[in-house]
Amino acid sequence: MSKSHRALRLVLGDQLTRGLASLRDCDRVNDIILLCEVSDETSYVRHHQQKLVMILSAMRHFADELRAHGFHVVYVSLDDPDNSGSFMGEVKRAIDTFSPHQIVVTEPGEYRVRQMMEEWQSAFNIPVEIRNDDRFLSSRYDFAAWAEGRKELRMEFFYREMRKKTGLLMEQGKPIGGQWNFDIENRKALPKGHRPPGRLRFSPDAVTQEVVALVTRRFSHHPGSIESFGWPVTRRDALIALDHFIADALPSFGEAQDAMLNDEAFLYHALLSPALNCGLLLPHEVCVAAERAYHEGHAPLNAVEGFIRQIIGWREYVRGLYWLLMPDYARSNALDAHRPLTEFYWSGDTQMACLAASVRHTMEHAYAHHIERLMVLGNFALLAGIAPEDLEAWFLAVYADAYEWVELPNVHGMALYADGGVMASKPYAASGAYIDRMSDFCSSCAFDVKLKLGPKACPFNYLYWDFLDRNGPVLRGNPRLGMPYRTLDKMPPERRQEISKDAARFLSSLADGSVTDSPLSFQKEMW
Ligand code: FAD
Ligand code: DLZ
Repeated sequence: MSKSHRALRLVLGDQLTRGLASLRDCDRVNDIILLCEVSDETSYVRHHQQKLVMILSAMRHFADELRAHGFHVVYVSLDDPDNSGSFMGEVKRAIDTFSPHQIVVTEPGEYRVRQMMEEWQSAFNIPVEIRNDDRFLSSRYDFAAWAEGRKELRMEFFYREMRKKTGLLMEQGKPIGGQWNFDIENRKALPKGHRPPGRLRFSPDAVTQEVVALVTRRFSHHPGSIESFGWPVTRRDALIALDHFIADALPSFGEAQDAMLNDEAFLYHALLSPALNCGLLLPHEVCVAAERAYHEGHAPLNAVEGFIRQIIGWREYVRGLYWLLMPDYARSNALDAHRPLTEFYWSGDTQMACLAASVRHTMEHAYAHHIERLMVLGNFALLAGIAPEDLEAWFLAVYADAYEWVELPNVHGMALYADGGVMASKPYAASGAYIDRMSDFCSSCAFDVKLKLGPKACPFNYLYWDFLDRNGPVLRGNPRLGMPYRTLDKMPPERRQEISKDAARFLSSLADGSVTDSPLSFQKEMW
């Protein structure tokens, strides 16, 4: 075989899909498929230990599966003494060994990796073909065409186009049920004492156990516990996880979507994002499975529509936005927020029960569901004025599903409003009353959610008004914030001063690094 007919096909850790664009025409005899574990990727943020286990184990399983199907796979493990530590270095080593005539890749999920790949053709002096990642239902170019000329890029309108394009939950060109969106039915708290069903977790097999040992040896300084690892790491297990979600959780997914419980991290959520984002599941097949459950009478329309909207709406939309607006997107800071990330995001050591529980769920499982991410962890950072880059690095590190294309718009745009409203029509800011309504956190909290001011008051309460007051110059003109600003304006000046004083005291106690956010220590400082 002449060397000039051999392609080198690099597959990244979030491209573990048999039908990947860059593998579709792979020649089993001649081509080389390269997968490499590299320290650049394992260490560019302090990834949660379970995230590392999930990705590395899924990569190893995927390589085995390809080999079993007769492909020529070169797998470089992290412990390989010749491992160069970077994609660039490993591609170079493979070129030196196999002299391919061409490199074929599927476009990467992250901007920084794309920049790197675009240099390879001149750096290695061989053609590099970067293929569209058609696992997504809307390409970057489709999204750019949709966005062209629009004053506002609202997800809801993008989603309607995606419903028409995919035909999901459509009937003669119209949405089934006569409405595009049933979210109004999806904002319920869970009744007191409600216990959701147990969720399927997967015991580590021999390959995963080996990776657990590797991660324990090399990354024990990274956050998170490894003991409760239960994520699917093979296509087979990911399909089982999908079946389980459809059978046991989807019927209540809608109603319980915004609810939070101290002792239950998962509730009725899909738990599918880690498998979807690394390629073990495909967005379309997941939606088809949910749609089937509706047609078979197994799950109600509000649940199925809500779930499909998350996938063909939000998931595709955030990716489109990311590629449309990078790299400038990451640099905006509309609310001029610069406070360093509070230490308790890592330790969970805070007297605020909602934050303590959300961090605990995160560290135990490399997972917290959407409302904990948005309305507890994101909301607190928004109100406290945490620097976007600090919070983004945290979110990118701690979740098993986190890659920059999906993490960044969600944190920067949705949670922090740092993009000035490109993504959200108003900031997702809320006081303690919202958290109390949607969860059981407040009943075990050291602070009192009913109190608005003073050392025992829930900090979300005065931080909320202080946030609006402080950011008046940017936010006051937003018509969706008319009501809270009218309420703020009716407050006597002394009350506004007290709010600002309580907020300043509370925030400075965090800034000390003394983590003195308990009602008692706050009290000592105050009096
Ligand atoms: P479910 O709640 O059951 O939803 C079903 C699926 O819909 C998810 O698996 C996911 O693929 C998709 N989805 C839902 N909401 C979104 C969304 N806003 N953006 C993209 N996809 C969505 N999701 C990630 O995949 N990676 C991240 O790094 C990430 N970071 C986030 C950070 C913040 C601040 C917020 C508010 C949200 C973030 N999300 C992220 C979105 C969402 O929280 C997760 O997708 C979801 O919690 C994953 O759990 P699940 O599979 O149980 O999802
Ligand atoms: C997240 C991650 C980690 C932790 N490790 C690897 C790795 O060792 N090798 C690899 O190919 N991919 C890894 N990934 C996923 C990459 O970071 C991801 O493919 C890029 O960010 C592009 O989206």
